[in-house]
Amino acid sequence: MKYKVLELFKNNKDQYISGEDISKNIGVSRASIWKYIKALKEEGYEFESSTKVGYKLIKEADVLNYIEISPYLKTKYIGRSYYHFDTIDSTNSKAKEAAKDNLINGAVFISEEQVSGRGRLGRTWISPKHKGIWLSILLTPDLPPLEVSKTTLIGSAAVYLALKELGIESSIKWPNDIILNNKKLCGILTEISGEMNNINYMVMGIGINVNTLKEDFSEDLKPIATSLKRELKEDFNRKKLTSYILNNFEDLYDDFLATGKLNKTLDISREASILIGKEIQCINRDKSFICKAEDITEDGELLVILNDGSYKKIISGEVSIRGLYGYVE
Ligand code: BT5
Repeated sequence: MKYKVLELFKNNKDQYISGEDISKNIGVSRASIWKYIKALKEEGYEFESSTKVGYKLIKEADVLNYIEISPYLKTKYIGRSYYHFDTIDSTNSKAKEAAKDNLINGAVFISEEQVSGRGRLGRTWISPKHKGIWLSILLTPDLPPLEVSKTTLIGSAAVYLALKELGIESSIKWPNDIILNNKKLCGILTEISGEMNNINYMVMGIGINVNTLKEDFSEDLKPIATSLKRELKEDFNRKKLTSYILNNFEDLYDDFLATGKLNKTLDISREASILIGKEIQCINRDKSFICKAEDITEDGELLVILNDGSYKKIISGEVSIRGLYGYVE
């Protein structure tokens, strides 16, 4: 209901709206209007009020609720069920929890802050309030697990394209980190629930540092992690970027489902790859080896050449990749 009130103000920019008009338009009692205004103020919206003429919205909030992102959203089903939170443990956990009761293909779970944001292998993902985009997409493809694991590249390609639409040239560190100026800007965590032959659902969690400041990162992350603001010295519109990611994701994901091939995504993964042609270190638990990244295969694996000249295909999730001299170089 509070978003109906918000919509009314957004449709009547720079105008005072009387309590009576709000009540008539939305169908709520006049007495309860202040409650919705109060809730919107808590989200960061600012209102001017006058006993005579009512309320006027004077400042928009930097929040990622559906009303804010939907003007830019072009999707058919990705993000059309949309669950926005102020603070949450992890959007991936929330999506998995929600999937138990209501499996909505394309539902998006997004939070202004995560207090237990997760990376792969139980690592922590720092997700400070209003500073980034922390979202998860719930998907129910009718595919065996092996096919599903290929979709992991779709997330990074979608983020790369969305950034490009904002004029930002990033790189993809296979399989799904986005790199800006040799530091990690975005990470993706894909989780699958299912049986040997079929999955129940998958969750693709995307975390991207947008207006995160240097001091928001811990000491060990400062040299390897970055945000758009840190690199480009300006504030970025999280609303547009959120929708652009979802738009591009749906486009690439639908293409994969329709063709059974990753071709459209692979073109992007290869073009934007920061690894191809480089000497890299592959780390698998406590073992590591040095090799040269040669290509990304049709199935989305990283093709590398070992020191003895032989080729090896690396499946995403199997190893961590590092540069020889730093995070990616
Ligand atoms: C990832 O794991 O990169 C996957 C991150 C996925 C985060 C999203 S946010 C929405 C959704 N809900 C969740 O709970 N998770 C997903 P991995 O490759 O394992 O990288 C984790 C490592 O990245 C950590 O061990 C840190 O070194 C580093 N790191 C932590 N927070 C970071 C941040 N905000 N930016 C860049 N690097 C970070």
